[in-house]
Amino acid sequence: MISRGFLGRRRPAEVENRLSPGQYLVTDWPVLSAGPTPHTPLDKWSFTMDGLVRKPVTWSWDDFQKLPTQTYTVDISCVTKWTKLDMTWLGVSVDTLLEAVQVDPAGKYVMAYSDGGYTTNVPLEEMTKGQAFVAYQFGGKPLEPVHGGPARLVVPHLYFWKSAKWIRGLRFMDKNEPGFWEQLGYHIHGDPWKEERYSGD
Ligand SMILES: Nc1nc2c(c(=O)[nH]1)N[C@H]1C(S)=C(S)[C@@H](COP(=O)(O)O)O[C@H]1N2
Ligand SMILES: [Mo]
Repeated sequence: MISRGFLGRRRPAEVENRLSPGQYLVTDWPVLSAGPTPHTPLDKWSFTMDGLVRKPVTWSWDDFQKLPTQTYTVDISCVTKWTKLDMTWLGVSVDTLLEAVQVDPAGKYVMAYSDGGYTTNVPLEEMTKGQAFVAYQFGGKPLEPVHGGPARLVVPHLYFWKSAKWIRGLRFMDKNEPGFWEQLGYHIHGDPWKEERYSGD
């Protein structure tokens, strides 16, 4: 006989299959920040695409709000082993942002940069085709400052450190330069399904 209590604690396979190796499920939303939460007023906020582009582009907050948005419901995995399912964001696809700039063919790598100096690197081909977005709402409300508001990058298919909070821009590069955590020993790529946690994994 299998007790009711045992069955009650079991998770359906549908949920289990959404957890990448070594991860556990959370229902809360932990805060992980390497420094203090910046509080940039919206009238001082801007978003810039620069580096290997024909001409850099900068949006003000008001202009950024005019860009077409999409709702994304995604599962997020942090390298500290928590996974949160079905997180619902409103954001601007990186594909939409890319329509405004002409990236040099050599600019195959992206450095996302944030208020406070945080950076993280992602290959450009992993930010296109709906794979990444700049979110400014979560659960139908403005994104809270501790979670990266006014706006953060979200790259759901990579560990959450790639989702730069307080994002201010994307810089296009010809080399896959390591960002903040990548320089401190985190994996250059960070695919949770391959458990790319630390350099050498
Ligand atoms: N600017 C900035 N972005 C950041 C971080 C940070 O310290 N600064 N931490 C990263 C890490 S390690 C994780 S796990 C997630 C945590 O996001 P959360 O605090 O909203 O859960 O943000 C990522 N983006
Ligand atoms: Mo993290």
